Amino acid sequence: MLRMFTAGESHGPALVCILEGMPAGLLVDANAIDEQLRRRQSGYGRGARQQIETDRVRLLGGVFDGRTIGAPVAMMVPNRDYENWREREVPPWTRPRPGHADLAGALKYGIEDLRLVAERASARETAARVSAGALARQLLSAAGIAIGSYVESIGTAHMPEQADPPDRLCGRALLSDVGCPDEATAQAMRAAIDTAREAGDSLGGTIVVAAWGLMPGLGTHVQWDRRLDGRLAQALMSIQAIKGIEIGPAFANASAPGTRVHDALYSGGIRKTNRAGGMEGGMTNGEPLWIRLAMKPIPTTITPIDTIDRATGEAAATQYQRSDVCAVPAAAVVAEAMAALVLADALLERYGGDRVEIILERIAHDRKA
Ligand code: EPS
Repeated sequence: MLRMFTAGESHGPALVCILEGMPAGLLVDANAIDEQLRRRQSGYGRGARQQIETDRVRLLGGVFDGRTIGAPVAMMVPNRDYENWREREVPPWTRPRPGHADLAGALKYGIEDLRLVAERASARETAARVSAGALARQLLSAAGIAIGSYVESIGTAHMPEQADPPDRLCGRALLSDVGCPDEATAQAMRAAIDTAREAGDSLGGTIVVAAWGLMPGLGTHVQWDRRLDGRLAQALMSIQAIKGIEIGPAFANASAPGTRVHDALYSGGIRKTNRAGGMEGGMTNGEPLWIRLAMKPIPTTITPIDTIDRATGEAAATQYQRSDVCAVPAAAVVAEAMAALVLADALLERYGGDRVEIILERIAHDRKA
């Protein structure tokens, strides 16, 4: 129902995005899109590029008088750094960074200058995703569904488990420059980032994305490619540097017996636990959705890593290009955007996709039933 495409390179004129399938009549808050873009740019551990950019969306189509008209929504986020690079003579990059798209992309497309791969592989592209996700989030919000996230770990700084509901945890995370709801852990995360910066290194971490206010039955068990867990996994794993995912405490559940894993049901359909993470049979079950993501450390490091120089075929060390030390807090915002797109897609699939007021009526009817 909802399809999103992005185009653009990190140092090209702009990132662009088309969101196809948004229903007509949704009130579009462009400032709220910019607020998500601002969140994505902020966070302790970001590099110098973020001082150059001030991301703001330009709505180019699909919105009239502040409302969607059912047509594809076209959005653009200009790259301010474009002006600094377009006249610059840059020698070709020939030393692939291990862990980056550089080498595989060059082999695949027959490219000699690795920059041509890196420019599109760059996580700068996620500014476009966040613009689209912000719009999906506005549709979900009209339907009473909210999405948030928090950073659970950076390097070895890991927050203790907290039993708070998702809105509380994600709300506290909004106030933290590392996106962590636990201030003692947030301090350890900042210290870990400082240590990595001094060592010329980079850090990954884990992110929790949550959604609440969900009705049961988004997604379906009837066909493999319509199962919502699989759709979420695909969208979230497509975020640059995300390498692992679990729904609920899936890896812990794998080592416990079934009678201690499955959430017992009580009168009125009440569950007292949510070890399924809000997902049963590839569908939402009405409980909050919990998704945990693992992000690898960024492959661009000041301290060189062994590689080859493709120009000479000789052993070489990676050359440093400007980068973030840690982008886990930014990736959490991107993860919210991708989850919002998948959930909005599933919502439109369930309730029909032409007009917001009809969708909302159907949801209200369903929620009363
Ligand atoms: C990135 C490298 C850095 C990051 C960039 C992702 O960019 P630059 O090479 O211009 O310094 O800042 O992320 C962003 C620009 C962004 O807005 O998120 C990379 O190699 O992936």
